[in-house]
This record gives sequence, C-alpha cells and structure tokens, in this order.
Amino acid sequence: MSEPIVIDPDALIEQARAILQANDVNGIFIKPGTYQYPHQWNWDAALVALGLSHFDRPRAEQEIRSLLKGQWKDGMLPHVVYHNGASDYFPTPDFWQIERSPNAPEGVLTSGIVQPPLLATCVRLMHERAPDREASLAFVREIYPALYRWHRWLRTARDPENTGLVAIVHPWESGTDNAARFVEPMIRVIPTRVPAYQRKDFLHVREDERPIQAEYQRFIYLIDLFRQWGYDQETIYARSPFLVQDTLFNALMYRAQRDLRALAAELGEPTEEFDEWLATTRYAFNARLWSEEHGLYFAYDLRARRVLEENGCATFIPLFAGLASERQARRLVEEHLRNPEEYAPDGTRYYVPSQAKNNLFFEPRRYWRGPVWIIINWMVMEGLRRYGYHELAETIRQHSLELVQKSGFMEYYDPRDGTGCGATGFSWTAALTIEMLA
Ligand code: 9WN
Repeated sequence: MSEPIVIDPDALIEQARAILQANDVNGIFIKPGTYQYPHQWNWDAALVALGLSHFDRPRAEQEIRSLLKGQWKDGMLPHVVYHNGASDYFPTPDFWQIERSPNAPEGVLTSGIVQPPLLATCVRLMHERAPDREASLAFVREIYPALYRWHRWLRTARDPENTGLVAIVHPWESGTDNAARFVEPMIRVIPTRVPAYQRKDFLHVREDERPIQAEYQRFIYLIDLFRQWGYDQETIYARSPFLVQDTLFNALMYRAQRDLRALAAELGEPTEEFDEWLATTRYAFNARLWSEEHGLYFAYDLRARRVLEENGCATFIPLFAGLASERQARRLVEEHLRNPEEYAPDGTRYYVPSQAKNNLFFEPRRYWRGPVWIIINWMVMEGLRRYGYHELAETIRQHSLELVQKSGFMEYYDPRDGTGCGATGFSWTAALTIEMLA
C-alpha cells in the first residue's frame, strides 16, 4: 500500500494563485500553460476567471473582457485569441488567415473555429457569489450583449436546420480533441492536399502524450478547408467533411443557455426565446443522444447520420447541465461511473478517466484517450451534487486534489498512478483547485 496523500488546502491555494500569476501575460490574459499554450483560449479563460474571482475580481473581469475582444462581427467567439502575435505555438495567426472573412474582428488576431460555450456559466457562478451584487450586476450588464450574440451565433450558424442541437466542425471545437467518439467521423475525413506545416506540439510535451499524426493531419486539413471557404459558416455547415452534434458541447451549451437566461431575467431582458430553445433542446438532446440500450449519452455524426457509440467521459456532462432525468442519472452512475471496468478505481487509482477503461481506444497517458482531466472531474463532481450523489462527488473532489498535491498543476494525469502528463503549470488545473477548495 502506498502512503495516503495528505491535502494541505492553504498551501495548495497559495500555489494555485502563484501559477495563475506566473501565467499572466502583462495583465491582459492568462495563458493556459507555462510553455505549451502561450495565447488566450476560450474555455480556459472562462475557468481562469472563475478561479481568479475568489481573490481578484477586477482581474477576473479583465480576463473576460480580453476574451471578448476577439469576438467576430457576427458574434462568433473564437477558440484562441492571439493578443501577443505569433509564438512557437502552431497554428500561428498567419496560418488561420482570418482576414479572408468579412466577419473577422479588427485589430486583433484569432483562430477561426470555436470552443465549448462555458463562459456564461462561469459568469453566472461568479455573479451569484459576488460580495458586491450591484458592481457585479453592472459587469453582467456590460458583457450581456456579447454573450447573447455569441449564443445566438451558435444557435443559428451551427444549427441552421433548427434541430435544437448545435454542430461542431472540428474536433478542437469540442475541447476534447482526440476523444474516441471522433475516431469514426475522422476516418471519414480524407486529407487530400494537406498544406505544408510543422507540428510544434512536441516541443514541450512528450509525443506519446499527444494526438497521433493521422489525427493531427486531419486537424490541419480541416482548417485549410475552412480558410479557403473564407470561414463562411453556410459553406462550412454544408460542406465540412466533419460535422458532429457533440455530447459535451451540446450539454455545455444547454447549461450555458440556462445560465444566460438567469442573467437575462435579472437584467430585465426578455427570456421567452431562451425558454423555447431550452425546451426544444432538452427534448432533442435526449431523443437523439441518449441510448436506452446502453444507458449512456453518445454523440451524433451529421454527415454519416449515425450515432457514435463510444463510451467516454462526455457521457457524464449532461449531469452538469441538468439534462438527465433521475433515472438516466442513476444508470450513468450505477452502471458506468461506479463500474470498475469502465471508470471506477480498480487497476487504476483515480477518478475520472477521460475514456472508459474497456474502450478499445483507451490509452492512460494519451491526451483525451484516458488521462484524468481536472476540468472533467469538476464538471462530473458538480453534476453528481446536482443529482444527490454527494459521497461520490466528494470522492472525485478528493481524488482531484490528491492528484494536484502529488504531481503539481499538470494538464492531465495518468489514472493508474496519478503521475502528471502534458503541459506543466496548467492554469485551469490551478483555477479549479481554488474553486474546489474555496
Ligand atoms: C487546441 C488549451 C487547449 C484546451 C483544449 C485542449 C488543448 C489545443 C491543442 O489545449 O487543445 O485547441 O493545441 O492541443 O484540448 O481543451 O482548451 O489549454
């Protein structure tokens, strides 16, 4: 038996704050990792703001204002904002070539795809516990139009058929880039004529902890198509060889719409539009993505018109969103999360592997194919609390803090022994440590 790991909350909070401070680039944005990710990422920034809000609200608000500077004229909130120009991170802004779109923002460089809409959720959490409600409401009022335009863009550009579910056009948009649920749709992407490029993601991280080359090549091929199409969303929706209604993205969209509705109500803004969308989406999500046979939520491939039956951690995010019924929650928890062949410790020590352990593609140290990610643990923990599974939620919180205490603020962790993988000095691991301890 190995020694039990003793958590020192005060020391961990101090170290987490130090990581966020060290990753702060000139007070403008906080980079996701010390070396690997030197720009501002969309959902990372939302979590960073949430963590910062516990000790420095003005800086948290600044983080959000900086992210919103990257917003496109049509409302799209891109996945990366390059406030500081190019770096050793690839793709660089001159690879994205966003000037090909009439909607690109002026005076700021960004990517041309999106990431899961977590921002409204973090803004609501920050607002609800604000000591100065009035000042906080003033901030919400300031950014509400941008949040509204972002969500409206998703509801329209990415769901032109009004299905209630929004589509992603690139695995990077899911935030869980090489998850097993994208293997099948990525096989259907045939990367003909890939432009010349050089992978830079092994400069600071081991190659066997990153996506394999066949995937990376397709990541680049897709970007090349989108830029050739001038980032025209109608063309992208009609022609992108990758078009998926993702479990995690749609669950977070649903939660974010609920959170934005709550903010709208407090501001005295209209809410009917939200109610209509939420009702349609709740139905569509469960009708299309829930499998009664497996007791799991899956993703849906719009190109092949097929459900993607891969068991990965995204299946639990509907708990965070409040999309599951009590009965669905019970099946997710009892048949899967607590199942030692899939997610529960046994052979592994830590919750929550990002891929079920009995999934064909499970690899305990490769990126989104098995390692534990603190963002997922936090969402699963919050989801379990919502459905009354307090003990299991507490176990997952303990596991998360143990991982950080044992191996530092890493991007992800090996579920077998808790050793760290990926990027070092990882900001959302620090931000969520603060969130879990404060
Ligand atoms: C591509 C920054 C981002 C996270 C994503 C994570 C990883 C980028 C990459 O890093 O993706 O966007 O280069 O691998 O998958 O969730 O936002 O931390």
